[in-house]
Amino acid sequence: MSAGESDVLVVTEEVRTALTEGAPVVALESTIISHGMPYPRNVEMAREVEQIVREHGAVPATVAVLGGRPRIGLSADDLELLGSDPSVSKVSVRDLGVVVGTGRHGATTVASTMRLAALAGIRVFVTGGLGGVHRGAELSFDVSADLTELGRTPVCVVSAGVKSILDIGLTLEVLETEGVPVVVHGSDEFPSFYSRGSGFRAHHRLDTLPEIAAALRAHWGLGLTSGVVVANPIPAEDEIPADEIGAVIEQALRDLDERRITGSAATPYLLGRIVELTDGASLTANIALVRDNARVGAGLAREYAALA
Ligand code: PSU
Ligand code: MN
Repeated sequence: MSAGESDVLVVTEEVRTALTEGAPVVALESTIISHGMPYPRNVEMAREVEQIVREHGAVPATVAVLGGRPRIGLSADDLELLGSDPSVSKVSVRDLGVVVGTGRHGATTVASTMRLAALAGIRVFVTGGLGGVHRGAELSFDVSADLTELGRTPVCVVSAGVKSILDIGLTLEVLETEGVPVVVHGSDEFPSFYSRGSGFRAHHRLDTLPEIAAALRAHWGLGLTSGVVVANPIPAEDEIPADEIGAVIEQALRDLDERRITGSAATPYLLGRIVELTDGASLTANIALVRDNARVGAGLAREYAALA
């Protein structure tokens, strides 16, 4: 379905025009704003990432549900509301109908942003990190809906990989089961968000954006309906060494267990706790990697638009 065909979506004029013309558009999520970073850095990051997408020749489309309306493309005031209003809930795919039906505000995760982006006809989506299989999932069954959504929705998600708050190996296994290609941009190792490496090899390494765009085109051209993961390692100058961040993550996971926080509250708690335990160093790294993903995602959207 292309822009304008879905009467449930509110698409800005700018995004609608770009989609109609086949110009590059990059979707951005909003849980990272509302539940992934503290105010006011979250709002600054959101504005800056939109700016980077523009500077690299694509139209940014930040996605959220505001007053029950799924929105594709937001204003500066919308970003401020998402970053500061405590009534904004975290909305995964399961929550979309309830939040829309009851007219509430919601910040969309990777999973629900993918779904709304696909409805609007957007193929490239930039974020920081993917959800995945939580450690201890054999008991908790906590596997992010981001993974099942990647299995069923044809959107390419550019991220810095998967944090080691999750079980990276099991996350890669589930992506394989779901038929989701995992492409690492310019590295032999799958990245772990704060660090360029993870100990897991890149299943596919592609070094240039035209090659990645050609892979996307071929994947969907074959009639495959799944998403694609493009993992872009954090720039070397911004990375936090794995052993340093590893100890912090272990502490944050112990604190999570002690407080018995589970379900959709787990990831936001861990992200906030890691920022506290690193005195903000993790936040600086997080913002740096999102910025780089925005640069890469915009370039990829341009290459893909040139092929399509
Ligand atoms: N990882 C991050 N920052 C984030 C998230 C994950 O480094 O903000 C958010 C994304 O919106 C992702 C969601 O889709 O958390 C996954 O949550 P859960 O584990 O509850 O599925
Ligand atoms: Mn979960």
